[in-house]
Amino acid sequence: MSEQQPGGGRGTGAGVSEPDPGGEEAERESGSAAAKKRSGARGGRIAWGAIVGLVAAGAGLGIGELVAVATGEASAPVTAVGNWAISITPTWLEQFAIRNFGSNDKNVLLTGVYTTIALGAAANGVFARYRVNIASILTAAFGVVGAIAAVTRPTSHTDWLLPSLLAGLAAALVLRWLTIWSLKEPDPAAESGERRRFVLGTLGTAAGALVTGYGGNAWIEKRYDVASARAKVELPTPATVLPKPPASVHPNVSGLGPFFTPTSEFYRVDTALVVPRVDPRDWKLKIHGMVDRPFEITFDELLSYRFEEHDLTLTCVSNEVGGPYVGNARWLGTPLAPLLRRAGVHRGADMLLSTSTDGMTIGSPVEAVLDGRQAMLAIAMNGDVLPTQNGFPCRMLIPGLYGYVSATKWVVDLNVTTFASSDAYWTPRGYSPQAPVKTASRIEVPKTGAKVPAGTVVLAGTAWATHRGVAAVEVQIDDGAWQEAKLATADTPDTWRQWSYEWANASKGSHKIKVRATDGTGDLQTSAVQGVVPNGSTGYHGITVEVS
Ligand SMILES: Nc1nc2c(c(=O)[nH]1)N[C@H]1C(S)=C(S)[C@@H](COP(=O)(O)O)O[C@H]1N2
Ligand SMILES: [Mo]
Repeated sequence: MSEQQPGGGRGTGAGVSEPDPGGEEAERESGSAAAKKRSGARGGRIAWGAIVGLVAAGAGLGIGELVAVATGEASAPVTAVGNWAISITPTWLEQFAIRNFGSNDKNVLLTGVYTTIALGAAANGVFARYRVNIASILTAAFGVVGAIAAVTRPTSHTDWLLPSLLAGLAAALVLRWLTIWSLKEPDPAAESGERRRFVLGTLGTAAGALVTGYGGNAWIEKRYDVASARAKVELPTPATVLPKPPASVHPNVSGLGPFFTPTSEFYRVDTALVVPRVDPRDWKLKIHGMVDRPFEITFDELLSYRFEEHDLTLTCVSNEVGGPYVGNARWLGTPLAPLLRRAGVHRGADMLLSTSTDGMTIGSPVEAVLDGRQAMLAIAMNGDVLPTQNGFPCRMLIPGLYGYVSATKWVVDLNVTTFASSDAYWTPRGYSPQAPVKTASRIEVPKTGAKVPAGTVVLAGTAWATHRGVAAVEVQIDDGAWQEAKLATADTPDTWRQWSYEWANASKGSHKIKVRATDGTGDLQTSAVQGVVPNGSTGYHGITVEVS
């Protein structure tokens, strides 16, 4: 209080003219208290600036989410920016993410986007205390960046601009309003009515941001949900019902994965930050391009076609030697060849460019569709309607080709064209336009580094050379001769083949074990070590075991 009295505090005539040690002491003390108070005030300003920045960003994102209820899930600011980031991710970084985060890569990306927004918003909130107009304009500019990210997505509409633009605008207004309000009270530590109202206003805005954000998100979940539509799909009866493969397709070795990969454990690889949700009632497939009779079919029309079951192992080009991005399932689909024949493919057309609802483009050889293999439009796997993340309501599959050149999920467009004139998504990113699955094999039992008792050790694993089939698997212990493994019964050339090997007289110590396969054409798997880019890894899978 004394400081606020006119003339109070320092340098009154009396204090200066009459030396008074006690007085001086008191004065120094009050001076340092004031400094402390000033630095406390600075800390408070920074903290409040950061809080105001965060609340403003939260309010913006909340509004963005709410607007996206109308314009669509993928147009929401964070989703749009995340999808844009995925599209410009260089191949080495994509490889790094797939290797290190696996199917968690999307959460890592989202965390990154949120963290970046939070740090930027907090810094901008502090900056706003000094330059409120510039800070507000910056905030709105971030909205513009989000809007550009959204509207440049391949399947965007003009209204995808709205969520981010309005988010930026809302955030800018909130930032400006809260900053000006907080600056009205010069001393943040003082307990005044104005300060209390400001704190309540900030809390209220934060609560509003949470409600709009979570509410908007819940509303989106509800509005675009396809779970009930998925539950209503009645699978057609296959024209020929495939008998169950014999039990002997699976060597009974504990720790070896099953012959059919359970759907819930099937790997997932795609560029979609949020899984596209396609209502079958809205689904249409367009077949066009270099054809005589372009046409379109609805999901009901599709269901009226001839359906077949087919066992097929699907592999990702990003699967490293011994890696997990491979799965085997019984698929239900309608053959693709009759559809192309009905359209009438022009001479010279060698590429089928398929596009998904989220704009993924995949180029497959027309030849591979028409040469008699079971290329199909699949609607079910392992007896159930496709899960949304595996392409519900319809995906493409072509035996013998990696997923990125054959297995379009959420497919809606088939364009008959040429490799010379069209690039699919992964081609400019360094992957080969055409990519047959390479012969691969892996050891699943024991796990590398495992300790096993001396004596007979059972090894087991899986090998695949999709569409060519697996004719032999061999294992090598240390630097010994290659030994023929016992092959389980083959299901079809399009499925993987499991194997086992009884390693007799395993002696104590550390041993290296390798595996290799020979495909159905008699070609031995190559030992040359190659990475995933541009068309799939090669080299032999090896493990180390400790025999004790
Ligand atoms: N729409 C779409 N389809 C896609 C992809 C994608 O990113 N988007 N990825 C492809 C790749 S690289 C693979 S390996 C398979 C994986 O299919 P799954 O996720 O069902 O295992 O889907 C293919 N189809
Ligand atoms: Mo893939």
